[in-house]
Order: sequence, then structure tokens, then C-alpha cells
Amino acid sequence: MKTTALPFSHLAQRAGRPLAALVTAAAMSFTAVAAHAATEMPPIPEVQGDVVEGDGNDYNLKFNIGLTQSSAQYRGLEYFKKIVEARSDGHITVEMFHSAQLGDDLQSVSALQAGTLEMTAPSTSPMVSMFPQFAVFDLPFLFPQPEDADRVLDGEIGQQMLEEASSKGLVAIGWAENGYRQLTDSTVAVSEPSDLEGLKIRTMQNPIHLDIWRTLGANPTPMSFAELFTALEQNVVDGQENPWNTIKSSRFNEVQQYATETNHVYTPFITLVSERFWNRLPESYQGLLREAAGDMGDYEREVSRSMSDQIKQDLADSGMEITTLTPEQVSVFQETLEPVYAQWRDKIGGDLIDRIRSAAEQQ
Ligand code: KDG
Repeated sequence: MKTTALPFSHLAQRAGRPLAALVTAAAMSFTAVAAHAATEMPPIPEVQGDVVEGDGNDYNLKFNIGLTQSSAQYRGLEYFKKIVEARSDGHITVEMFHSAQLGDDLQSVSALQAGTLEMTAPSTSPMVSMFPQFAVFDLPFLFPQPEDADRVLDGEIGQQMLEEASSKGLVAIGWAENGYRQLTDSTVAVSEPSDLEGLKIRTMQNPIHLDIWRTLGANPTPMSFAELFTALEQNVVDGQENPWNTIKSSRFNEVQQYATETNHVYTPFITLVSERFWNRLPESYQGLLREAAGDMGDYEREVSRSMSDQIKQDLADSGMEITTLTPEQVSVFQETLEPVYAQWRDKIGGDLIDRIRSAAEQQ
């Protein structure tokens, strides 16, 4: 039977993807773009606090992040810039860089240590090789509610961790929210671990995340966030996991058909300053950066939490098939991942895990 060559079929052949897939991708990206515009972010708050006296010198501060300009993280950074420039009466200028323009999380941390970059706010997960205590945050289902994470991060344990992380050429001055992580993939709607069999899942460069997805039956591969979109687009990996805000702001819905609301790990961002830059600042400006980092973290939490449900709806409107797990289905994931706690208890320190769990539970 002679087939009539469909228009554009040569494009499909060149792209090496069947015409149908190309049309679906085009449809997905059209609706994705439409969905992208939808959700309003809470307005950037007014600056709280007085102008801080400095030493009369001017300082330029480059702040680099890995997420895009439409992320909650960047919105928080815009507030940080507003506070620091206003309360230093313009003596400190903040240059904002997004989408890993000046390097991914680990490259940015190295640049702080070298003094070629002043600030960044990576996830704690890729930094576990430098600060093993951060691994506790990668344990699955550690914080049932976001407020539990706030209680720990804003409390004694969080403060102690900032002090411990103020070493190796870094000064840690605050916490912010990456958030609860959700699974996305291009192959199958996942509602139980057995659906993950053989799926290639990208994880952060973190040994616990590798153990989590191996234990669930998937085939995990560690990769920098900066390479993720291309790896998904070229089917190097089948899936990934990130908070709703990141899934949308990084347009993963354009290259992923399915999402499952797993909430399997809560990831914090930690706000870091180059120790070389920090030591050049007068104490008053060091105090100002600490206060601004606190305000940025609180606002960023508000932004990411207030948008989460609407973003889920936008992604569904953009054509993603979203699976919301029943409590019974969530328990299956939790039970399946219990061995990860046993595996990592001694390496992380049972005492720290118990202290965090009890601190998280205190109302
Ligand atoms: O710089 C961006 C990363 O901090 C953040 O997105 C990490 O969640 C992360 C991931 O999946 O790499």
C-alpha cells in the first residue's frame, strides 16, 4: 500500500522522531507556554528595617543560582537585592544571575571558596560530600509538613548546621526552600514502586537519592541540574524528581508526560557567602546580609507554598498526566523506603536523626 508522505514528515525523519511524537511535543509546548504564564507570584514585600551605616566603601555582590528567572528562588533573590541595596543606601549593589549562568551548585560553591563569586544558594543535597551532616535532609519522608522543616531549620539544629557549614572558605547565613520533590517521567503513570522498574531516573549528585531510587526498583543516574532539561529532551533519562515550582519554572512539562505527587524528600536551599568577601565587609554589613537572607528565606517559602497547588493545575492544563497518590499508596512508598533509614542511620548519626524527628514533631 503506497503511503502519501505527510507534510513535514521529512522534519520528523530528520528529528528521528515519528511525526505523531513531534505533533504531541508541539501541542505540549504550545499549551505549556500557555500554562507557563498563568500563576501569579505574591508581590515582593516592602523592605523592613533601617538603613545600616557602613564604612563608606562600595561593594558589588554577584549572586548566582541554578534555577530559572521564573522560579520562586529567583523571586526570593529579587527581594534580597531590594533589601540589601535599600538598607545599605546603595553602597552594596547585588548582581543577580540565574539558570546556572555562572555555574551549577557545586561550581558556584567552588567559586565562592576561590573568591571569584560572592554568593549562591545551592540545595544541601549536592553538598553532602563537603558537609556529611546535610545528608539527614535527604532521608525520605523526614518532614510530613513544611512547618516541620521550618521548626528544625529555624531552630537550634538549623543554627548549629549553619555554624558548621561556615568553614572551608564559606559563610552560611540562612535557609530557604527548594521544597517537596515530585516524580516526573516520559514513559508511564507511576502509582506504585513496581511501575518504576527499569526506569532511568536522574537524581542529584547524592548517594542517598541514588539509594532511594534503587530501593524503589528504578535505575538512578546522578547528574548536575544544569544538564537535566537536555537529558530529558534527548531521552538520556526517562524521568527526574523536583518540586512543582521547579518542574514548571524549568519547563519539564514540555519533555515529560507524567508526574506523580510523591513528596518523597524535602530539600532546603542554604544561603552561602564567600568567606573572602565576608571578611572584607564591616560587621554592620555582615549583619545586614544575615537579616536579608532571613527575610529572603521566609518570603521564598511563602512564594513556593502559595503557588504549589495552582502550579499543579497549570501543569495538568498543559497536558501532563498527574497522579495523586492515596494515603495507602504513599504508605507503600514509605514502607519500601524504610531500609534507606537503616542503611544510613550510622553514617548520618542516629542521634541527629532522632533530634530532628523529635524537633519536627514538637508543635
Ligand atoms: O541550582 C539548582 C539546584 O539547587 C536545585 O534545583 C537542585 O533540586 C535540585 C536538583 O534537582 O538538582
